[in-house]
Amino acid sequence: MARYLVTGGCGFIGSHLIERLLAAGHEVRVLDDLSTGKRENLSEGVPVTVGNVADPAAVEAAMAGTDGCFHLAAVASVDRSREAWLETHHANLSGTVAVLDAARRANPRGPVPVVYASSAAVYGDNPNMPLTEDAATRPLSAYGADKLGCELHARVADGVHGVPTTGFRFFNVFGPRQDPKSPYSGVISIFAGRIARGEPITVNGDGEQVRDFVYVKDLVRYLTAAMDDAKPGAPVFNVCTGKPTTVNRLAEVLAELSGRPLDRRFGPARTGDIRVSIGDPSRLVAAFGMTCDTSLEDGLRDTLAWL
Ligand code: NAD
Ligand code: UD2
Repeated sequence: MARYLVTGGCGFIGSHLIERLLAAGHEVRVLDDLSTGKRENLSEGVPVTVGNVADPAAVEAAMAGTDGCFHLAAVASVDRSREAWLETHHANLSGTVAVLDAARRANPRGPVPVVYASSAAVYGDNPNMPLTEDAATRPLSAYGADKLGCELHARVADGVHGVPTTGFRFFNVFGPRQDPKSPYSGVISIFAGRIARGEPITVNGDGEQVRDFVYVKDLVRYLTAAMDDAKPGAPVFNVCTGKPTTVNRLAEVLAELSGRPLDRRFGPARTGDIRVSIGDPSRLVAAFGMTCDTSLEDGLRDTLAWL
């Protein structure tokens, strides 16, 4: 049994991670500013400190006496990072430095490991699909630039300060509890919510853009495995399936599974939208011995059932 801090624990991915940690008998506490997360995402009794991850005193206090930190707090929207550049930079990069810095002193036994969320957005417009971790990083957004910055600081944490870190470049994550009402949410939750309510969906551009969709319950297994066996050298891993799905195909499958007619409208392409994003999961599978094996259809059924 260990004691962990989960930053951003009231959010979509964080809440699934916490479910897994509690099931394994661990003690969990959360630091979250509730900007997009909700307490209702967590079972009762999980202590939540409402605070900003870019506030060093708040992070220091939340991490004191823990055995490790899962750092998921961030403004997770590429669009939002364009609208509020400096504000999202504070949360997404300064917040990560605050976490890594606090990890140096969190436990009298020595620095504690940090497992953190990076993103496929670090690859930006790199056209070499599928993307391996060694592919050139060419972020197109402030969000992607800050996530790359997190990885660079994680290397400093490991090499200079002895804080073991593992970074995960999440591709497009989906599943229950991804807010269907937020305009900043992922395409699956937006489409699923609208189709289930009988409302039209808007496809940005021609809908032939491609994504690699990862089911959230597959993803959180890697986070806990990395915490259990922290490796030196600040490794980063793609979390992806390697399987392509177009936005059009996604809409069709969702309509089919929910038994509703598809009312699809086409709007302008999103500024800076990445055309194709497919990851190569080889390094992930070799290191952890497991694949993201939930099929898109099964994951979508689970998501629709939650709505
Ligand atoms: P989410 O918005 O549901 O979760 C983020 C959580 O962080 C929320 O609970 C929010 O309230 C909290 N938060 C935001 N800013 C904060 C701040 N300054 N201080 C404290 N708490 C703050 O999003 P998510 O999809 O669960 O994302 C979790 C992590 O995964 C993020 O780091 C995100 O960038 C990353 N990620 C997500 C995806 C995806 O497809 N969902 C893809 C790549 C990376
Ligand atoms: C996702 C992550 C982001 C980042 C990135 C990595 C979310 C919310 N964002 O951004 O955090 O890690 O991946 O590359 O998961 N679309 C529509 N209609 C809609 C909504 C979206 O057509 O109503 C399109 C959108 O233009 C894009 C695709 O669907 O082509 C996926 O959009 P998204 O916002 O779910 O995710 P993405 O890939 O921009």
